[in-house]
Amino acid sequence: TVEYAREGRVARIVLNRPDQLNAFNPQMHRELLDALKRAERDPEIRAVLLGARGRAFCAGQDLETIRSREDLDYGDLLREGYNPIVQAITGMDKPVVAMVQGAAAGAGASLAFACDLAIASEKASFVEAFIHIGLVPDTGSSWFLPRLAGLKKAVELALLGDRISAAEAERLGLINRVVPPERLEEEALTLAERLAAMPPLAVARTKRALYRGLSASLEETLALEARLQSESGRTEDHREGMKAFFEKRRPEFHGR
Ligand code: LHQ
Repeated sequence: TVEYAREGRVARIVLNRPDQLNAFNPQMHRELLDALKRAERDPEIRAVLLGARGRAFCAGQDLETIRSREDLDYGDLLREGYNPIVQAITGMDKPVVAMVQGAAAGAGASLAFACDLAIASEKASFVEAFIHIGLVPDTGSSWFLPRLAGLKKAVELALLGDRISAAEAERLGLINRVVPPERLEEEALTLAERLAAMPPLAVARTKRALYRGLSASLEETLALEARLQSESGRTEDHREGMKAFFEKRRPEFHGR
């Protein structure tokens, strides 16, 4: 249901339930979380690419599996299935790049938004589908949407549930870039490899500072920056970066 492969310093995680538009069932929750943890643990891995097979990226919750489950508490489903995935992505020291080739709906859209960067095919689309079935945005959408697109657009997308194109998603700041379908793989891998060549400790600290900053005051953020910079200034990667700068060559970072 979820594939995992190593390509040099990049881990490629692929949702593989194409006939169900990669909709989430318990197995997919489990396997996606396992794959993310595996990438996190592997010291050779420095960036993660999250993609999907078939014509959709992810249709969110598989509605077929919850159709006749009156006993099911959706809060439990989120706490056990979805929230750990969002936390694994945002809490990971390594950057995660979403590679969105098709429709991303409901929690599937949230999943793309939770990744650190997102690159999409011109064929991709995004929809906050929750409202159409009487539910609320979940899997981080209500946190990410207003922060990415601003409150007005977030309210519009969440309350009207309109499906938007990749180009519109890029315009709104929901994703980083859009490319023709045949270029998606190559562009996404190039992006992930560029990230993988960056100094890993600085990447981790940068990611931490940015997420923390979103829910901290300026004062707290300045203090955090000072702490993280103090640590960064003592790294071998910083010395290598300085040396390479003055020697006018490309630096070679080792995460020390
Ligand atoms: C589906 C699904 C699907 C089952 C298409 N499940 N079959 C958290 C906690 C607790 C509870 C619930 O949820 C959550 C989080 C959530 O994610 S809630 C939101 C769940 N997702 C949706 O509501 C998305 C519904 N789907 C769509 O909006 C569209 O199908 C998308 C945009 C994904 C794709 O559109 P199209 O490319 O036009 O395909 P289609 O609509 O024709 O769908 C193809 C088939 O897939 C169709 O079945 P059929 O038998 O007619 O071929 C759909 O019923 C089925 N399908 N999504 N999530």
